[in-house]
Amino acid sequence: MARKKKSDKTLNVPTGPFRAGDEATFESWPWKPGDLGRPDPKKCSADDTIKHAHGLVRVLGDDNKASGDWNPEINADELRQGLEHMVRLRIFDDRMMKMQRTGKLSFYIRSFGEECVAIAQTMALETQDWIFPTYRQPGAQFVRGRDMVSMICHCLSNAEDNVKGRQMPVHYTYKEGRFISVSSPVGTQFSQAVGVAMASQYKGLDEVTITWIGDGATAEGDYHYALNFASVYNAPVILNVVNNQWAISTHASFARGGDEFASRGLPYGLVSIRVDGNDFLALYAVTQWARERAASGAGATHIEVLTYRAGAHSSSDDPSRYRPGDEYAQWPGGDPIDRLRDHLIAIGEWSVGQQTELEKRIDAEVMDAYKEAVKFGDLANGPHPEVETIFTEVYEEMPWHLKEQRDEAMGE
Ligand SMILES: Cc1ncc(C[n+]2csc(CCOP(=O)(O)OP(=O)(O)O)c2C)c(N)n1
Ligand SMILES: [Mg+2]
Repeated sequence: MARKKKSDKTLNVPTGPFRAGDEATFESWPWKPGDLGRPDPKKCSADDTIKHAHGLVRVLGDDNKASGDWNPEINADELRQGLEHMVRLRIFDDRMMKMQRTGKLSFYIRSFGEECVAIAQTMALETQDWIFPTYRQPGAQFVRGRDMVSMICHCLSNAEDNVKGRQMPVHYTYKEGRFISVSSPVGTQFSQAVGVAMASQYKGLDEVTITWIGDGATAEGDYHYALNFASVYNAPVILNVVNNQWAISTHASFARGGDEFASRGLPYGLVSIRVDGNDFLALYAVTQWARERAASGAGATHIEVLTYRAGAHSSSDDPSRYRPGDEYAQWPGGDPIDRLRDHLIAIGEWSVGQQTELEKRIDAEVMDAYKEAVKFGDLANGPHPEVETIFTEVYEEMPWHLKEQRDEAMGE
């Protein structure tokens, strides 16, 4: 028997601001550089950051000039280096995506539109600091000096893949750069990062941990456990929520009960800041501030990095099915590479010609790296890592049932 409807109550199901076929019309942001002060990172409390959590820290203005209390001390050489890493990541991604489309890679994820996030933030850290990324922060590896050939070998799962085919492409591990393995189940890195930060504090070490989580994954418990532990133990950790508006085809509004993602840190007693994630200088400044705070023993910082996922979620996704094609062009935050390039040009430290040269040089660098990497094997023909490596390097003492499976797999 069908149950009778008792009332006209309806379940609230959020939706994105625009869907496929709509015209995207974002209003321009009311926040300008200089609107928000820069509190003392060592003395600041969660209450001192209420405005920062509901507002937006910006440094680069519409005139491409830098201003306000958050304008960081960073010289033109470092800015050019940041620009170069972002261009490297974008060209690398574009080339790898083409490889995926022509069957040379099984899967790929780009950082398109978000290149600034991992690059500016990692540049603001010290080399001993721990990185707990998602698949959308591979750029941190460029900052930490990872060889591109080794990254491509991983994506190809060839004989030189440093994770021996155990991970999907783009789920990098880079031990030498303190870049922890990307986790396929989203969100797990957030609470693990807090644990490592607690250990650093307990051991009295001068090291800080940084981690990122996507807007969608904040709907999971891992995010909330992390915030609670970070606050309770005053852990030296920088907790970033990358709000890129989308979690595959699900809009950020599904994951965010309440106001901004940033302000969710306040009830946990965490200093919380929202920052323009496409503004290299603002992101660098806020991260440097959070590092100083963590290193001094003052505790964690919760940051919402406001950005936009310009491309598809992954090579398995088609965003034209669920959002307007022009949404990125309308995004008030613009493009992170264009903005840093235009800033450097505005202060007389760069030119259009130099940008063209840079892009040409990096494209050749990526293609050379690809040719080098396939010498160690390609996807179709291998050689791939030995079958036995499925069973190694996980257990100190291999359990009996895995030994049995290994023997069966090896035909013994
Ligand atoms: C625990 C878990 N649930 C679901 C998935 C499938 N999945 C992979 S990425 C993704 C969306 C994540 O979106 P968001 O956290 O916003 O990160 P973004 O991709 O936007 O960077 C989902 C649902 C997964 N990998 N792990
Ligand atoms: Mg997202």
